[in-house]
Amino acid sequence: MKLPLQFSEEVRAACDAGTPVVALESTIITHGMPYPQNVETARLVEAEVRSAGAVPAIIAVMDGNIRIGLSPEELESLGQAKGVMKLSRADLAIALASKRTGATTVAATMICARLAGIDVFATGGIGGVHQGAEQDFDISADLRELSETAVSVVSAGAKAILDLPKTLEVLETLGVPVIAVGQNDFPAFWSRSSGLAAPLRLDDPAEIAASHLMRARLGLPGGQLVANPIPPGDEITRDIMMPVVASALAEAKSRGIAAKAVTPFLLQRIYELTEGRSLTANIALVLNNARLASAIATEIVRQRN
Ligand code: PSU
Repeated sequence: MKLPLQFSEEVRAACDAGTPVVALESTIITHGMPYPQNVETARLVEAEVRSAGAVPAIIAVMDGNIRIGLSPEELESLGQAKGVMKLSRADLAIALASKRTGATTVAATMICARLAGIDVFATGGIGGVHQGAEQDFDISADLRELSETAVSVVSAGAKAILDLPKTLEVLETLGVPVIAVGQNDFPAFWSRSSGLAAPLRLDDPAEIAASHLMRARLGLPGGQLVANPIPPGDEITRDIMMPVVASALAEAKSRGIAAKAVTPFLLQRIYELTEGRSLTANIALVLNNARLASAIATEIVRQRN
């Protein structure tokens, strides 16, 4: 049986020509940002990747096919669609086999990028260990995916709604390299610093590319988490964010929000509580990650040849 993998013409041509490609996820579009800013951001991110000399590939599942690269019309309709499935590792095969449409999380996007031969993926922030996980065991499948699938993921750390010390511990247990860029601290999505040191630091995209390729040579199965802090002018500092996050978390708890609904609920609530500032910061950090991912993808192509 053939793999249900469909490339857009642009991405197919880039892969054939050896042009660097950067994968982008679709859950950030359907569950992470409101319409129309979600579609506008996706377009800006695609433009950022192109202007850096790489080709963007938004990944989603549509009518039972893994799509690698969407047309502007498909992006628009995904951005407006309601009740889209949020697909992680556990859901991907079922969505494909039953010819569904769904948005891919970091975990599912990594799986699809790997199948498509794409090494680098840019997102906002990965999922991680949720606060209170010692009781409810809510740990994102993104973490295990990073230990299993050989894709370098560029993110602004992990979302500050999470338990960041536990998230770093789990990544360490799983053997995932967590590489801060340009600073020693692990970034906290909207804020440049989490107050926690990142285990590793590399400031040059060429070094990040070299370690990506070295992992393959060593036969190590997983990827790298590249933790790129939000630019200084765009950050919302931790002292401002922490009370907002605490109040959104309390509300999620009292309303009994659980499992896959937690992250989208918190992002929406924080957007309201910050009167839109969290979204402006989220857009800035995704664009910043797209730039770095393009530079890493370009270096991987150069060093491989
Ligand atoms: N980055 C963002 N916004 C998002 C996400 C990432 O700026 O909404 C999504 C990713 O798809 C990630 C998901 O996989 O949030 C984490 O969801 P969960 O905590 O349910 O695993």
